[in-house]
Amino acid sequence: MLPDAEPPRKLENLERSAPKDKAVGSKAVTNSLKHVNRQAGANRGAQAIYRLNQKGGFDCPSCAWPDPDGKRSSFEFCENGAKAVATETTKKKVGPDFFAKHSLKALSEQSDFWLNDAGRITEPMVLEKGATHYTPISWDAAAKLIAEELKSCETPNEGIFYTSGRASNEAAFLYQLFARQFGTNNLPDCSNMCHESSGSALSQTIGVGKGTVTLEEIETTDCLLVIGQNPGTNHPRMLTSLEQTVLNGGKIVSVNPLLETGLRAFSHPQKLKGILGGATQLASLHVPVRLNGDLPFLKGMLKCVLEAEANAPGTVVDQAFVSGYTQGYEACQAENESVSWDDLTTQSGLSETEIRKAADIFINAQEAITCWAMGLTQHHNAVETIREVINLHLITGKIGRARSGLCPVRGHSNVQGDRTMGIWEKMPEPFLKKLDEEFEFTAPRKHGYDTVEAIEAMHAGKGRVFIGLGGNFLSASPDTHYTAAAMRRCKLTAHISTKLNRGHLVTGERALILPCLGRTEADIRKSGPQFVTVENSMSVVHSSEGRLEPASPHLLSETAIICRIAKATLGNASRVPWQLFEDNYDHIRNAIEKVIPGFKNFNEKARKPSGFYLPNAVKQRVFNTESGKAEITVNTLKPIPLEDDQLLLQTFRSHDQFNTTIYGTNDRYRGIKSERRVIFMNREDMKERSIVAEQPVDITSHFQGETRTAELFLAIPYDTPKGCAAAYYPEANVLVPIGARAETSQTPSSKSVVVTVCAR
Ligand SMILES: Nc1nc2c(c(=O)[nH]1)N[C@H]1C(S)=C(S)[C@@H](COP(=O)(O)OP(=O)(O)OC[C@H]3O[C@@H](n4cnc5c(=O)[nH]c(N)nc54)[C@H](O)[C@@H]3O)O[C@H]1N2
Ligand SMILES: Nc1nc2c(c(=O)[nH]1)N[C@H]1C(S)=C(S)[C@@H](COP(=O)(O)OP(=O)(O)OC[C@H]3O[C@@H](n4cnc5c(=O)[nH]c(N)nc54)[C@H](O)[C@@H]3O)O[C@H]1N2
Ligand SMILES: [Mo]
Repeated sequence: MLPDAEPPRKLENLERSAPKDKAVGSKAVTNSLKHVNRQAGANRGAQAIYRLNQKGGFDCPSCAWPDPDGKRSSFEFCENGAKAVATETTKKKVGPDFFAKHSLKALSEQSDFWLNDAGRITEPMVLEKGATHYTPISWDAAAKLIAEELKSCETPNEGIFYTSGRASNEAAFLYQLFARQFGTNNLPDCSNMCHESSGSALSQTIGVGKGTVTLEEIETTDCLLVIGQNPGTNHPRMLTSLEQTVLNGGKIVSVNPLLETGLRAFSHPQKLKGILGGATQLASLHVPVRLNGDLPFLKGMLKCVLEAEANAPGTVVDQAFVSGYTQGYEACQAENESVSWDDLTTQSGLSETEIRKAADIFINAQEAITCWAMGLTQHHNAVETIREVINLHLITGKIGRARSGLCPVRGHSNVQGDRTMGIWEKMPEPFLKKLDEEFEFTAPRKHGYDTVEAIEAMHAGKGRVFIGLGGNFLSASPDTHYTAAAMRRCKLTAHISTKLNRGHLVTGERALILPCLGRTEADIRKSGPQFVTVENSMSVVHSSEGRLEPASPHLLSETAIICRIAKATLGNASRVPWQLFEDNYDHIRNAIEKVIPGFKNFNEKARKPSGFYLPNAVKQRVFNTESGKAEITVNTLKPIPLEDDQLLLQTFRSHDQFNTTIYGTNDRYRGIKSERRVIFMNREDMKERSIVAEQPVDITSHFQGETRTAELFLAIPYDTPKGCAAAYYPEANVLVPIGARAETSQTPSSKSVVVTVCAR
């Protein structure tokens, strides 16, 4: 059988240096331009970069950090945005001759880096049952093949329609419409593995599953908590904002088991000071919390808030807001009083003094914003932890007013927009009802599968046809071997993709690769050049239009591909004008306007250079919860029990990757180069296990009596609290048990995997 993941190879190249003490600087600009030049050649590359994140240009395909509303610098991109563009605009091609030359087996033996580096896929390809090689197929035949397989399902619920967060609003809207007309809500997406826990916590407590602040507010607030997020690597343009926050007199508190370089200091690559090597100190306090220690930390913060209020009544708790707009305060207060500092300090790994220091900054600030990302969302109790963040803001009234509120920092550049468009296995009734009315059908009401449920269904033979709108479902999902087995049980796996990835190699009986245009490329349809729209992390919807000549004349846009599959599958049974939609995206936007609130005059507003904000009731202190009030919740401590020799392992990103796309092997800020199979460990933990620096080890995870092993990693001594370790995703995904997931949101707990580490 072919390998499910990149096979381990000899580890002999590791280069190690001290972690950096400041982020970016002129090095980042040189680095980014180097990537673009190498991949795309100066001319094509420069053309692309020039239009990156400019008004009327294309949206950066990297993260979802917003662009400034006002004047933009001519370099509104970052090192990692440039890498994302470089990887898309590469001149290398993966065409029929490539697939004729490389068998599936030969491809499987290559690294993930090699697969992505091979180039852009240029033509639709099919892997027939039992075949050793992919061969070309026409677009019509590909659409027909999908239609046949879908129609041969026993029930529509055997179809699984995955979305990765790069899909445009227009593509996402059509994709969910197609799935629902086919008869299923099986619309798992990358968000299930990402900010689902944030969405669950936010919608339940404040009535909207999104953040409540603007970019300008981040830059002018008094206090910014950054919890479980590594902006230097994953949202580098956020560093510019963090610098502004500090220059405007705000204080940043970083809560993270690692002292991430991007939270220490920033040297602005486009300012004289930065070019000369000067840097702005960012976090004024670093809180080295244990993995999964945030709930006890936040409870400690709340203890300090309640204590300060008791000492000076009416000064810390916003009594008017609490009584007018919220419910549940008393129960939360009582629970908080019942927990001891002893429990909080043991479980968070922090001293009472450390927690009090953070609380002082929060309490003394007039305004405060909390930003968070995967360090909070990927734990068994992620929803409760995020609800505790919300408690802090509700109790102090630091929400729904200027410069105060909540900011789940999104990952993929349009993951938030995809959800707005209906990519969700459990869209609420008002949305489905509107869809029914607009398109004269009855959308299914039974909830569909989310990501882990989809994997389980495929594993059990209940999911038979998998379609991926972007992404790399196999390698991004937990429990790689289990997921691979699930994919292999499908009759058909089809991926709409730009670049080759391992998901194309671990397939169902038959497989399709459907190559699409990237963000940077011109999309010319029957009615002329088209643009699409996206929504960033702060609910701004704006256009994105590529201009580069497509990597191949055979490519279709995601939108066109979906329309063709839908037409072939649904035929005359569908009243949706698929052809019209394919020919002119204005028609899609008109339909979106009719179905989704907040999109009035969509076509007109989408053409405004800065786009437009979607309404957010919380800003006006309107909470659309069941009770009509914001819910202050009780979140009980549930520490993960560990045996003596066990550690908690987080699986995170290096500086040189975008999720499963590996750009290179230089985790520059952490000082790790030329090797990704590494495990960062606390020095004492290493000593206790007689493991020395760079020693090869095996990692075993433990979950409900099951074990999973990842072999051959090099141990790296690193500053992280005792009992905590870290390894890169996706190499470590074999260790994440399919059953280990957050309550309510079902997000895999990939930031707190119970492991033992043994020297080889
Ligand atoms: N260049 C680049 N940009 C990206 C991505 C990429 O892969 N590459 N991915 C995109 C996507 S989809 C997403 S979702 C985001 C991800 O952005 P991040 O959430 O920043 O991504 P991770 O690398 O998973 O880092 C998690 C951070 O949380 C910390 N952490 C881990 N566990 C805990 C914990 O228990 N408590 C606390 N307080 N901290 C913890 C880690 O030390 C690390 O600093 O980035 C997006 N942007
Ligand atoms: N262990 C562990 N697992 C994790 C995480 C973690 O922190 N730890 N993070 C999770 C998170 S936050 C996320 S969001 C998921 C990410 O999961 P996914 O979104 O599924 O994965 P990506 O690696 O972003 O997908 C990369 C592929 O997308 C395709 N692609 C790139 N650009 C385009 C485009 O414009 N259009 C189309 N159609 N395809 C394109 C390319 O073929 C590329 O190979 O992974 C999750 N998995
Ligand atoms: Mo994500």
